[in-house]
Amino acid sequence: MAMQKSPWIWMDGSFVPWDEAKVHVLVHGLHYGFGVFEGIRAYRRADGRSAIFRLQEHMQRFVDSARIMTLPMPYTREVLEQAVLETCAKNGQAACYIRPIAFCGYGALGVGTLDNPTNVAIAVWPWGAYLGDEGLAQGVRIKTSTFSRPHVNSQLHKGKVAGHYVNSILAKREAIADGYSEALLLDTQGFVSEASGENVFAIIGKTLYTAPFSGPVLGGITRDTLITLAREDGLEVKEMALSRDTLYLADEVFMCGTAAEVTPVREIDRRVIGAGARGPVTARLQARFFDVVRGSDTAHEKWLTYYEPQR
Ligand code: PPE
Repeated sequence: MAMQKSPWIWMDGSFVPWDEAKVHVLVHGLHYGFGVFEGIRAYRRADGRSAIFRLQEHMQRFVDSARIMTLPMPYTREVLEQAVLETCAKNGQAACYIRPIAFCGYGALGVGTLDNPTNVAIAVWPWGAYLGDEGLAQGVRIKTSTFSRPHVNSQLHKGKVAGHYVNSILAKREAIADGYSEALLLDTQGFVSEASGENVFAIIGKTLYTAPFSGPVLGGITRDTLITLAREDGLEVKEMALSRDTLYLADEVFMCGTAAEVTPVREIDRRVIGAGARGPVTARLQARFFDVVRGSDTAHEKWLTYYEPQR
């Protein structure tokens, strides 16, 4: 299903109508995937106000992604944060998904090109549950991919880099073709890394496990949020190498990301996880997550940046 258009897209410092936000077919970033992006959500809260969730952290990762890729970033984090807020407000979005992208622009082609300008754009549109409303409530079925997450010396996983997503797309398309909702990627040693667009967690007893930050995983902001909420819930959190059968035997497994939010996993590779439904700890963490991002829980007010949608 196509995206629902919103009126304006921020492009290189000014607003252009959605249908006119175009680039030349020979931009460098299109050919080689040399660009970085973010995925952020704004929610309408229980009090009716709109707030962007963890805007500063997302925009810090955006400029950090560019920095580790040596992609020149023409704007400061502060300017970009302001641009995101204005894009949400000007488009009258009470809740939306936000997609900032910076990519190597038009000039020369060739992988050694150094002088092309960087283009930056920010678009917003409504995006519902990434893995479906039923997935959020009942859990989804996933499969271990035949594709590995590249070695940490092959890709810079701490960056959210456009070209890296070809690996995710291979895994995801395979999973969908095989009748699953999502792909679980192992690293080149065979340990669990992450899903195509989410970090992965296992719950065993009173401990929450996830792959270490130092491995080939994105440092998910939702991952960090869930680690914080889990500790507040009294769970112990351990970052460690996990084998796929550790997940098979876990009490509960869930995935999280900005788009996917907190999605329970009920089956992996035809093995039923736990009771084959959203588990009790996942349910509690998921409820708390939604209460923090869009409910009335203000214990993490510093994660919220409010704005007023224009009408
Ligand atoms: N790992 C990967 C590979 C990933 O793409 C995401 C987000 C995460 C982990 C979770 O990160 P965070 O959103 O900071 O908690 N994936 C984004 C893109 C999804 C898409 O299909 O596009 C997202 O969730 O916005």
